[in-house]
Amino acid sequence: MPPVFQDLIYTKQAGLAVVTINRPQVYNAFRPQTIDELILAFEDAWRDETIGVVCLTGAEGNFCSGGDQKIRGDAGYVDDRTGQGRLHVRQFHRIMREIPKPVIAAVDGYAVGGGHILHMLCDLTLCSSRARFGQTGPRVGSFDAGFGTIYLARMVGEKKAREIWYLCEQYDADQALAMGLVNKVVPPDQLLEEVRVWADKILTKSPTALRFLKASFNADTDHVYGLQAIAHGATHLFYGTEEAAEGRNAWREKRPPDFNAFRKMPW
Ligand code: 2NE
Repeated sequence: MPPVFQDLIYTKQAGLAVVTINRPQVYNAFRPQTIDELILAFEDAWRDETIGVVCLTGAEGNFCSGGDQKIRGDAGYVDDRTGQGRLHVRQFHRIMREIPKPVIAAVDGYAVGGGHILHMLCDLTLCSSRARFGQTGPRVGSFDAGFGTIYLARMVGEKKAREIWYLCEQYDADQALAMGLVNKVVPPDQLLEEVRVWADKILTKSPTALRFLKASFNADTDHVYGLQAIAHGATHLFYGTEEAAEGRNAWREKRPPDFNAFRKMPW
C-alpha cells in the first residue's frame, strides 16, 4: 500500500509515480511536514520495483512557491507538530538527485523561490504555457545557495543565473525554454499527458543504463553537497537576523522591503 499523506497526493500507475504537492491555498508552498512527506514519497518510489519514472508536480495550477513564509519564524520554518524551526529541504534535494530513476517536473503556474530549486533539481522539466519561473530569496530575506546557484549557472550560464538571483524577476515559459531551464512547453491541459508520453518513452529504456547515466550526470556537481550544507546552515543563521526578518515581514505586509540599514558589513 502506498503511504497516505496530508500535504501530498501520491499516485502510481503503469511505471510512473506522480507526487503532487497539495497546498493550493499557498500556491503549494512547503512546510516541514510537506518536505518530510516528499522524502517518504520518493523513498517509496525508489523502493518500488514497478516504478521507473517519478513526476513532481503541484495541485490546482501552480507548481510550488517555495518555503511557506507564513510559518517562517526567526529560527526557521516552524513545524506545527513540534513547535521547532526546521526544514529538511536539503535532504529532499539529495533524494531527488540520488533516486536512481529519472524525475520529471511538471510545472504549471508558479515555480518560484524554493519551488524553482525543486524543478531545477528534477532531471527534466515539462511546463505549461502559463508557467512562471524565478528566484525570490533576496527580496524576502532568504537564499538557497549550493545547487541553487552552481547548478543553475550550469544550466543557464553564469550571467543569466546571477541575473535571476540578483534581480528576482519572473520569466515566462518561452523565456525558460530559450535559456535551457525547461525541456518543452505545452498547453496547460496537456501537461500531465505529456509527462505520460515522456515517461512511457523512458520506461522502454534500460533501467540500469538510465541509473548509471543519472549518477554520471550528477557526478559533475556532486562536490556541491558540502557547499549546500554550509549554505543551508548559513540561511538558517541568517533567518535569525533583523535583515532577514525585514524581507519576510515586508512580504507578509505586502510592502517593498527596506534593506538600506543593512548595507554595512565591510567583508
Ligand atoms: C508566487 C507569487 C509570485 C504569486 O503572486 P500572486 O500575486 O499571483 O498571488 P499572491 O496573492 O501573492 O499569493 C496567493 C496566495 O498564496 C499565498 C499568498 O500569501 C496568498 O494567500 P493569501 O495571502 O491571499 O491568503 N502564498 C504564495 N506564496 C506563498 C509562500 N511562499 N508562503 C506562504 N504563502 C504563500 C507570490 O505569492 C510570491 O512571491 N510568493 C512568495 C514566494 C517566496 O518568496 N517564496 C519563498 C522563497 S525562500 C525559499 O523558498 C527557501 C529558501 O530560500 C531557502 C531554503 C528553503 C526555502
